Amino acid sequence: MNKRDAMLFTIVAAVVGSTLFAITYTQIQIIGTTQQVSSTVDDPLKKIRDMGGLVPRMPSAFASLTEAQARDLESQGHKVVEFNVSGISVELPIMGHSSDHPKTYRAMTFNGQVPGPTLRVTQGDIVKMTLCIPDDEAQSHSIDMHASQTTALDFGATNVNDCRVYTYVAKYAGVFKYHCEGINLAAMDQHVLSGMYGITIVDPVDGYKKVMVENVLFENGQMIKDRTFHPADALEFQLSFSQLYIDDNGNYDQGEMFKHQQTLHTINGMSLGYVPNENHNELIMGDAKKNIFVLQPWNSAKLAQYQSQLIFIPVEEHVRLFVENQANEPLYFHIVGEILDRVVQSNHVQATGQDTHLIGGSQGVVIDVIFDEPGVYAAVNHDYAAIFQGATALFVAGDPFGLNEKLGSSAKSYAELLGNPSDSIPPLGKNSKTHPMVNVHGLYTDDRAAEIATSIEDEIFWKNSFR
Ligand SMILES: [Cu+2]
Repeated sequence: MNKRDAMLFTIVAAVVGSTLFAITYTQIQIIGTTQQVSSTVDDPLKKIRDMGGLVPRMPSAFASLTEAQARDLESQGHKVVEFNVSGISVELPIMGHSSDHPKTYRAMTFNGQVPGPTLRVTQGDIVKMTLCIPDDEAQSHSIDMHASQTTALDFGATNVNDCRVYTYVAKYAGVFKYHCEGINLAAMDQHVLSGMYGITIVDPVDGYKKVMVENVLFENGQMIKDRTFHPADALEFQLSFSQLYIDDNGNYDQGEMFKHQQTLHTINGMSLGYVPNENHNELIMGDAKKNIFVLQPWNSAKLAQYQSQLIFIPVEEHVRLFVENQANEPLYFHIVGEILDRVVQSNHVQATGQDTHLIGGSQGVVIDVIFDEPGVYAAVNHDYAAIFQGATALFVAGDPFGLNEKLGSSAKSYAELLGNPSDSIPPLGKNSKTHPMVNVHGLYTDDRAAEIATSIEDEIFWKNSFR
């Protein structure tokens, strides 16, 4: 190539190159336009401008509401649910050396019960929370509801002989802890771990989803893949796991809490509260004093609402568990002999076909399980210390002891004979099945137990009827 040709080549190359570049550039622009890159950049800015800047203008954009805003929404047909609780200190039993003479501890409670009353609402409901501290209570309390989104100033101390109100929209579906925050955080650990905790169940606005169970089965000697659907309606139970840190005199022991050395593990306030009692002994063994289960320290009928109870369920029925880890230690939730068919958090599926689900402190989950075979199944915190320190609850599925036939009953399950423990049953929601019988049971003061007995009077089956 001579000098002239070389120059010409350079010019041609430059023109071609710039043309190519131009074409490429144009193509980029075309591709960009096709993908609407520019418009997606513009849209949020436009939205923010339309909203009037970064300060939302509509009251409904807030989870937290003033009382006037709540009244406005109520007048527009939205549901307001009142949640009224009292902060009170009481003496409540713990598992003692003798089941006839239980030891007690200095409990702090909402409404004289551990856990506190369960609030059940539907996504979009407006919750009006009122905490009052009676004039005979020795100290201030507070309430932090995890279902809310509101300033932490709402969770500040409420003085004796005073009330605090805050109002919010329950925007997210799921299981949410609520708890005392002590006196502006002072002694929060003592107040919560002495019993000031409970749950809010926020049902999804469209209801719960049906459960799909996928596994394998054998048919005519052949293994086949199986897929079974269970309707959203379910028999429901709530299980709040916690720990007690107490000294020999029943006082809170903060030193042991800091060392994570719990005295006992509890489910719904009770250590080994869901194991057989004297009535079950008598029905199954023919002798009230002959224990069926290895751990039955808490089974005397004399203990009234504190007597242990079993949880009864039919087989092949959708069971929905609202499980909350209220305390300090991890909860390795497992049901001995069962697989958790579905684990849901905030209306999103976290797991299916899982044996054990890890639930951290102050986390809640909805667990769907279908018990396939008649039998006894233990729901536990699969931490070996926790199992033996009280975090064990027995479910009896179907009629594994053949009791219905023995008693000449047409009942389908023990639940229709003995009733399920009231403290494990949440208030009913849209997809709840009703329990055939309910028994008063739980870590309640006598006054509170009497109130609960009255509220379920029509359903109640007194536990001593077999004696
Ligand atoms: Cu408190």
